[in-house]
Amino acid sequence: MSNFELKNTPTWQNLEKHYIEEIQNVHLRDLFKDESRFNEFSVYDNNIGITFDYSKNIINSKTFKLLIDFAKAAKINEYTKKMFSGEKINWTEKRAVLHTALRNRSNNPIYVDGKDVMPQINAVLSKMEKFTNDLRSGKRSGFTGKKITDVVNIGIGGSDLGPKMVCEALKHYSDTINVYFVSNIDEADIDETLKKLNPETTLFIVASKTFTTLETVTNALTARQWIGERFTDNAVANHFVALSTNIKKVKEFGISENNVFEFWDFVGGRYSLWSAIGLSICCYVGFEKFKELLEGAYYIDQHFLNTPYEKNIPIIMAVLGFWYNNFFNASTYAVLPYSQYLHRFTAYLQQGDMESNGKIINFENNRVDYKTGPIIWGEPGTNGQHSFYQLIHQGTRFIPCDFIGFVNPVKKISDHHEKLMANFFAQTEALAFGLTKEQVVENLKKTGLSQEDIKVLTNHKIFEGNRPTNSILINNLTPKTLGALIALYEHKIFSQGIMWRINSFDQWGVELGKVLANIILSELKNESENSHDSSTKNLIKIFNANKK
Ligand code: G6Q
Repeated sequence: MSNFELKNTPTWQNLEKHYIEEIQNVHLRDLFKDESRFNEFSVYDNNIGITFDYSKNIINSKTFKLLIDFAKAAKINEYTKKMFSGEKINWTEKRAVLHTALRNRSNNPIYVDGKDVMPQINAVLSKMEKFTNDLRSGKRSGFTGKKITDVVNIGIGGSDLGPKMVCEALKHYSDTINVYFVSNIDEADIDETLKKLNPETTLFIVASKTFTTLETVTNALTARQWIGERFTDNAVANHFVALSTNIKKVKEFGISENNVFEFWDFVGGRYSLWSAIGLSICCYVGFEKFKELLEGAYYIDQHFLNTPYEKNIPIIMAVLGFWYNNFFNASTYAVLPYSQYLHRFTAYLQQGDMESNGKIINFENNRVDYKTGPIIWGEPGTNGQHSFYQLIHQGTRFIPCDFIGFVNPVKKISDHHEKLMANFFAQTEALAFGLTKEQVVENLKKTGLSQEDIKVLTNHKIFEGNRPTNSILINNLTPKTLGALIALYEHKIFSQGIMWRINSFDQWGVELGKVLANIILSELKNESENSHDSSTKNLIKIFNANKK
């Protein structure tokens, strides 16, 4: 099939016709006249305690059926099996995609190139467990014998965002060790971190799949110098470990093999928090909690693999996102966690989603003629409510949102949590149903305003509503439910990649900037004449002329 026309397939055509003829003028107010709507469009998973309510979406039973037909025609399930069984579905890099193997709690063999990968995964997990226990108990100490109290993860992108998000989310479970994350090559990042630390009690985790990333290697060298200046180079063994697939480069850096936690090229950077890249999480909350995180993800893996499309949460999330992206012309998608602990969740997801599905070339190596991955953005509620929600409610753009909330707070303090969640429920209701002209006028009359003032204000106070949302309501924020939540989004992203017929697992778009930066770096250092466009050339000239 060299010229696959996705938009001409019957399942796409059916959706388009249905959208134009039956949906584009429908309002959620009308759809909710059907009292059974919540039951029809929600999934509750009792084992993990997650309610996924998608009833506040602009769909009816027919839409849902047509969306599921589309997903079936895309053969999501077939590709899912390929992914889980180690087939090289990342075809541009000729790699298997096996973050699911990292949390394969069944331990059933998974083969890549004829070799079962589970023994090596289990061996690294055991090594992580021992290291974590020794570090947290003080058995493994710093160069001068003092207990390690602070761990600094040096990494960027996939080697930073996942562990950082999880550590923030599980902060409540932390005890004897503090974690810090240094990612930016801007010296301010490492400098401000080191200022707070004592070299005797600090461990650096250098997290880099390739161990060639400029930012990470530069920060790691600065950290090594910081340790070397205070002790001798022999202290490196006590104060540095590495997480990498590139053992050779790690050794060249001066970290010995027994201080390396390995992972493999079948683990994509943005899917790597389940691998050795999760070591900072283990140090922070203990290995048992890390295992619970893996268990939560494994639970969703099984749900994704074995649940019919109609009740499969990641697939439903995927088709709804697709519905808005490709038929309602939505360019962005907001993810709004009502939990301070999840304050890095959307930033994490920005990479997970946008680096995976920000692609333009399809399975047949042709340019697509439809939109693929949306812009993902958001902040924790209620902070967002006091800033950008205005635009979601009353702006001219159409922005579907996911609301993520918890039934119970991690720690109850007076009525904070009820107040937080009252906002959660109020927002999705307001977005769906808005306020009609009649309601606005009636409300204004009650305030005793003059006819004239009511006339001026009325239009400004109307909320059109019909803004779709999903509500993901989880009973408790635990390592297990967090693992499940992350896996739900991972599989949503995967399913959408299949529906759009793109490779969600490469990232060639990140490469060009890296190459150009290296060329320019040499020019900045040599102050040599450069041969760029007139803008870049002059900016570099000004930089070189003014630097001290
Ligand atoms: C993720 C990307 C990217 C990567 C970083 C860090 O999927 O590939 O964000 O994680 O560029 O790479 P290293 O781990 O190799 O340093």
